[in-house]
Amino acid sequence: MPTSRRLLLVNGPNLNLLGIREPDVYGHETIADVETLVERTAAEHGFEVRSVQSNHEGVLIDAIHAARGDCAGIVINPGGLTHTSVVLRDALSGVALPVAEVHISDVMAREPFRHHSYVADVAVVHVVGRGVAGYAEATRALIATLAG
Ligand code: CA2
Repeated sequence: MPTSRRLLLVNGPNLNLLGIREPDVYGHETIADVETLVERTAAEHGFEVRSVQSNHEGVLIDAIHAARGDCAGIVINPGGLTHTSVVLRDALSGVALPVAEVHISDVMAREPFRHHSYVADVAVVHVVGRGVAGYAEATRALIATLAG
């Protein structure tokens, strides 16, 4: 069993627009809905959640560093940083916590520049193209790896 019963939920740039813009791609649920979903899912397994959404890479890095020694794992949708950020990947790798990578849309069915993820090989769980419900799936799968 992990020592901490807390997860960090990280949502990257522009995900504050969920439910407001591009519902055909990202659905109608808001970032607040996503955070509530992950909190409820984690609570079913006795975990609490600290949530951060930011449009600033450094804020995300600081939150990931703060999770070291304080959280048991990280659920992350890095947004567009998925495809660009060695820095974010290094932060995840540096804290050495288990990571679940989530994408609302099916990135492999979209533009070629979305096909590569800098985060993928530092994550132990990958959930792609399942809509917002994918966050619950990723949370459950991450907790299963912690318990196992
Ligand atoms: O499918 C996903 O979850 C993505 O991580 C979302 C990113 C995109 O760059 C990735 O390729 C796939 C974009 C996040 C922006 O979210 C918005 C939500 C509503 C309206 C506009 C942007």
